[in-house]
Amino acid sequence: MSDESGDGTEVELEARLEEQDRFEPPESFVEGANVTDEAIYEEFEENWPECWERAADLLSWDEAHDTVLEDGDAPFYEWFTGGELNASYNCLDRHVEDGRKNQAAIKWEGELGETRTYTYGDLLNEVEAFAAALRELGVEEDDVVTLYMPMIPELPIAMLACARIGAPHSVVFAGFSADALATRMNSADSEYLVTCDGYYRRGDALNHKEKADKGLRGVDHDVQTVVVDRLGDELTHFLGNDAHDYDDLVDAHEGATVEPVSRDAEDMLFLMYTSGTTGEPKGVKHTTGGYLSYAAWTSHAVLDVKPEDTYWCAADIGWITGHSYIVYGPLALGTTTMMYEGTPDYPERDRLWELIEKNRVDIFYTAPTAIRSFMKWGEEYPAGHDLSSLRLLGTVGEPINPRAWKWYYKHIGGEECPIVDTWWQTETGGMMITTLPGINTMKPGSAGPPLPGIDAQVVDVEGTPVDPGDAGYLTVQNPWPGMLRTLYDNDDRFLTEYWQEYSDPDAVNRQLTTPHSTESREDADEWVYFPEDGATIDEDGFVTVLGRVDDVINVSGHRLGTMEIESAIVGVPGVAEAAVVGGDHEVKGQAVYAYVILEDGQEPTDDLRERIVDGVEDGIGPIARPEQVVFTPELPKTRSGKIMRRLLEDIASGDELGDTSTLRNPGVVDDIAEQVETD
Ligand code: 6R9
Repeated sequence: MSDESGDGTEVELEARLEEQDRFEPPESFVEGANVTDEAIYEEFEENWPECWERAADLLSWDEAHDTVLEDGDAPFYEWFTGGELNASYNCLDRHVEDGRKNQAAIKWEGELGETRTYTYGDLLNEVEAFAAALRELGVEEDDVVTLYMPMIPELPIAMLACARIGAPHSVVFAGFSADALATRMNSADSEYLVTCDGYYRRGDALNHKEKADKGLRGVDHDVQTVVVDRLGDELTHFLGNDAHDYDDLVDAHEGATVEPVSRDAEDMLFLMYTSGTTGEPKGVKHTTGGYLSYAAWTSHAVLDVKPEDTYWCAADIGWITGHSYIVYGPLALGTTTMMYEGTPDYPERDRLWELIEKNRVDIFYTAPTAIRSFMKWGEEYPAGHDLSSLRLLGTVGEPINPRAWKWYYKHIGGEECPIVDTWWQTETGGMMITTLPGINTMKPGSAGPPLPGIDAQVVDVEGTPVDPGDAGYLTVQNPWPGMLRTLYDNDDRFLTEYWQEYSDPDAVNRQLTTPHSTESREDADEWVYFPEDGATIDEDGFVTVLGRVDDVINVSGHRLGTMEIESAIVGVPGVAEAAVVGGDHEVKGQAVYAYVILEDGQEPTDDLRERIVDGVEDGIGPIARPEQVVFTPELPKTRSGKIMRRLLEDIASGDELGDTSTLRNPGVVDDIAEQVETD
C-alpha cells in the first residue's frame, strides 16, 4: 500500500497497526452480514436449549423433531430427537428443487492447473450414480465405508453418496500411512474402501494405490475396493483382484435415481479418527441431525456464507475442518465451495492469491501455519493480485499470534475484512469460540467469546472459574448439537476422556475433581466437557487458547498423539525407549522432537536415525516426521520414574530450563541439551 494521504506515511501506518490491539468490524461488512444483532447472545441464553431450533431450521427435515435436547442419559445427549432427514438431500436435491441446478456447487482446481466445475445438478447426478454403485457392491445402511483420497472431487462425491444411502463414512487423510489406514479400517470394521491411483504434489505424481494396497494387507477382514483414476496414463491403473474402477461403476449407473434414505437425527453421519493421549486413535462419532445443523449454523453465523458466494476453505477434507467447512456446511447452505488439490507454493508462491483473483473468492478460511509461511515468503506475492473480492477471512487449527493476525488483516484482507479466529475440535463438530464477524470487536491473538448458546469457561484444578488473565483449563459446561456422541465402540473411553461427573468424587478424569459450578443450569450442570486445552479469559469474556494440556502436539495445525509416534519409534529394531515432545517452530507452530534410548550394544549411527524417521513415516505419515532425533543414554525422570516431558519441551524449544531439582538424574538434562540444535 502506498498511502501517503490522510493518516500519514506508510511507516506511521505500520506503527499504528502494530500498536492497535482492537479492531472493529468494517462497516462495509456489517451492512450485509448474516448476523448483526448482538441480542443474539441473550436470546440464546434465555431460550436454551430451544434456541438451537434456529440451527435445525436451516435444514429440510422429513420428519420434525419431538425434543430439542434429550439429556436423560447424560453425557450421552441426544439432539432433535424424533427428527428425520438426509444429509445428501440437504446438500443437493433441495437446491436443485429451488431452481439452482445450474449454480456451481464445487469448483475444483488440480495442482497442474486443470479445473472442473460441478453444478448442483451435476453433483446430484454423480452422487446418485455412485450411491447406486455402492449399493450394488453390497453397502447397506450403517455399514462404514472408508474413504482414503486426496483433494479430488470424488472425495466429497463419495461422502455424499454414503450419506444418501445411510452408510457412515470414515475419511482417512491421504497423507497418513498404510499402517494408519489399516488401524482405522480394523477399528471401524469397515469392509469397503474407496481410494485412488495417485495424485500430484509439486508436479510429481505420487503412487497412492500402492500405499492403499499395503494398508489392505494389514486389514483383518475382506474388503471391497473402488479405485478412482486421477492420473490417467501417468501410473498403470492397477486394479487388484477385488478392486473396481470408479469410472466404470459411475458409467454403469448413469442416470440412476437413488432416493435419499431418511435417517434419524441421531444416526451416525460419519466417523473421524483423531489423536488423543493414548496410542490408539479415537473414532469420533458425529450424527446426521445435530452435526449437520451445527455445521450449517456456524457456516451461516460465523463464516457469513451466502448462496451466491464463492467460498474457499483451504484445508484438507481428510481433517474435520474440511468435513464441516468444505463439504457439509457450505453445501447445506447452497453456496459454491472451492477445492484445491495442491500445495500453496506450486508452481509459484502466489498460487492461492491467483486462485482468489481468478475465482473472485468472497470468503477465505485457512490455518495460522499457512499464514506464517505466507509472511515468510513476503507480501509481494499477494500484492501482485487483486484480492478485492474478499469480504471475510478466517483461521483455525492453532493459536494465531498477533503479528500473523495483523499481516493477514493487512496484506490479504486489505484492512477491509473481519477475521474470525475460530477455536474448535474434531469432537465439537463445528466452531465454538470466535467472534461473530458482524458484531464483535476483534482482538488479535484471542479467539473471542464463546458463540451464542455455548457456555465455555476457564477453570482451575478445583473447577472454579479463574480470574481474568489467569491460565486455566478450558471447559464447556453445556452440550451443543454438533458435539460428538461417543467414541466408536468405546463408550467408556468417551466418558473418561472428555467428561467429569461433578457428583462423583472418584470420577476418572485426570487432574480435575471439582465442586458444583453454581452458575450452571440445574438440569445440565453435572457434566462438563474437557477439550484438553489450556486458556485464559479476559474481562470481556474473550478466550485466548494457549494449547493442549495433554500429550497431543499440533504440527502445522495437524493434531498428533506423542504416544502414537513413540510407539512407531519403539517398533524400530535397536530402540529401547523413546519420548516424543513438541518444540516451538517458526512456521509449523510445533515440531516433533524425539529423544531415543538405544538397546545395549546398539551404535547411535545416522543410519539408525534414518530408520527411526522412516519408522515414523511408515507408522503415521510424513506429517509426523521428527525434526530431530536425539540419542541419549537416559531420559530425565522424577524420583517416581515419570519422564519429565516439560524439561524435554524446554530443551526442544530452546527455552530456559525449568526446575530440575526433583529429578533422579539431573545431569542428563545438560547432556541432552548440548545435542539439540535450536535457532
Ligand atoms: C478444528 C481442529 C483441535 C485442537 C484444539 C486446539 C487447537 C484449533 C484453534 C486452536 C487455538 C484456535 N485449535 N483451533 N487453538 N486457537 N483457533 O483444528 O480440530 O484437529 O481436532 O484440533 O486444535 O488445541 O484442541 P482438531
